[in-house]
Amino acid sequence: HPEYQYLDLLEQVLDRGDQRLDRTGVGTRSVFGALVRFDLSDGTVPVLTTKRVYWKLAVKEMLWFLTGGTNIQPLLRENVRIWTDWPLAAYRRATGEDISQEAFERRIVEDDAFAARWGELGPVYGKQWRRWLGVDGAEHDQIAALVKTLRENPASRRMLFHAWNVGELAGMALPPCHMVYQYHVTSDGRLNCLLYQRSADLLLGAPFNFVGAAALQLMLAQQAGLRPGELVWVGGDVHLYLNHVEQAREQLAREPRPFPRMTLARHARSIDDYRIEDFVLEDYAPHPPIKADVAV
Ligand code: DHF
Ligand code: TMP
Repeated sequence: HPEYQYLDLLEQVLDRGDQRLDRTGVGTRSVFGALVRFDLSDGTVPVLTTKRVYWKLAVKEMLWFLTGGTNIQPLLRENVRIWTDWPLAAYRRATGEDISQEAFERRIVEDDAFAARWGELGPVYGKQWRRWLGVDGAEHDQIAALVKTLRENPASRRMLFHAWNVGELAGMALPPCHMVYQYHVTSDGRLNCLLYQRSADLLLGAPFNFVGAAALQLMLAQQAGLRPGELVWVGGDVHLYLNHVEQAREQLAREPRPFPRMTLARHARSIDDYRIEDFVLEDYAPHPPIKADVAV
């Protein structure tokens, strides 16, 4: 079962990872350099089954990246709360106010001026993907360019987009983790993706990143008249937070079940035309959820 690639990596990080203090102060065990590959050509997608993964949150996050947005307000309006912690921490630091997460989120949703001031993550993924500011003074839409090349020159070795914009890193709430996506089209019309992720929270972040990348691969394949092929995921610093050790052990004790199948319910007019309702997941019968706190 392909999920054992993930579980084996988790076990390796747990058993042999280098233990050190990280930026968040939580501490991690970490290995450097890992590769897993998932075959999407049979219709399945890597939504882990050894715990319930909230795949719609991950797809909604990907759709939000594609809009070019960098403010959490539209995410919260879709009930996606995975990005709240960073603006919330900045707000608490700046104001000293002991506001609850719920109150902060409500204010972001209801008050546009507040959202504009406190809901911004800076020039993160969406900005770089859709409006990378070049030295030529022009904004570059890397996604539109990618779709065009996939259609017109699929043998190209230059089909990628990048979020690590060095000159803008300082303004970002977090520098990009999933930072380069490269594509490859086989002679029989399969679209492969290689995602390079410089830093991976193996228990919480990576399962979302697999889903986001797979959903994007389905969309791009549809837009270019291709079929999905392989998703290759490469991790740089692959780590387990020390407050996730019990959860990792619990997950490692479970047996994977078949991966679910994901399809698109309709043919969207463009890469900007997808909605969450377009994503259909079938035969997903995971083990129960495993709760864990995210390190901020
Ligand atoms: N920081 C850290 N330390 N780890 C991350 O994975 C991470 N991911 C970010 C931003 N910063 C990060 C963006 N993606 C969750 C999943 C993905 C994500 C952020 C958070 C998360 O907490 N998932 C939980 C609960 C989801 C929910 O119900 O809201 C999960 O159980 O999957
Ligand atoms: P870092 O910037 O110090 O590497 O911290 C970022 C943390 O967030 C790190 O634990 C990796 C994790 N992360 C993911 O695993 N996936 C993601 O999509 C994001 C945004 C972060």
